[in-house]
Amino acid sequence: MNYQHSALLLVDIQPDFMPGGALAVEGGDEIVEPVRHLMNSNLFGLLVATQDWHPPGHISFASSHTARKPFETTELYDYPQTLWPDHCVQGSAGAQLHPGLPWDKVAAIIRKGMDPQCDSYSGFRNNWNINGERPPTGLAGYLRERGISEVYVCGLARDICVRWTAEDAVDAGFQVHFLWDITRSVNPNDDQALRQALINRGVILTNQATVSARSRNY
Ligand code: VGL
Ligand code: ZN
Repeated sequence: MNYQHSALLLVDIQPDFMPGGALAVEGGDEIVEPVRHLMNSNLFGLLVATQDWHPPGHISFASSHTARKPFETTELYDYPQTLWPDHCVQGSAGAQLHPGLPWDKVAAIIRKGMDPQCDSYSGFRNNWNINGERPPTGLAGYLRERGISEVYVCGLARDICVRWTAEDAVDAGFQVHFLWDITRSVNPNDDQALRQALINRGVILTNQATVSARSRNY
């Protein structure tokens, strides 16, 4: 691990993904304390956050489709699309970055999911749009320009936005470490398959304590 060349990516740590939130992830609140510990460490050259930030009536909301319920699957531009409860609506309390974390330390906040007609799970690229393209957010270039070659991902949800961010980071050429214990899944039943899928993609699974135990080498 080269600290200067490592970035910590904090994915969608927002009240709507916490217990009691609009798209609650079980145990989502349990990551806050260990994430704070990492944010306050000197282990990373750069911290970057993503923030799910949908306009009202977003196409990923079940409420935007006739006679569809949250967590059903539909097809959108030839790809499967899960229909979600309304969540992370721009400007709402549930869409804020979690108030218990030191966001003043992040160099950039990537807002995503702003295209009303297309979802965006990854911090690097939108999901497929009507033209069958996945437009980049600019995050890969932003990190490269700052000398980042390794990324450490954490946040919510493990099986959705953290996963897509990790896989796109691999495709963008970064060495990717997945901080498994500071993520939580929407569908924890699929966690074993997810671990294997990530390994197969070249993602390195690790955890917060392992990373924190490394002393910074100047
Ligand atoms: C997410 C579903 C919809 C996530 C965001 O942050 O994992 N999941 N929007
Ligand atoms: Zn969303």
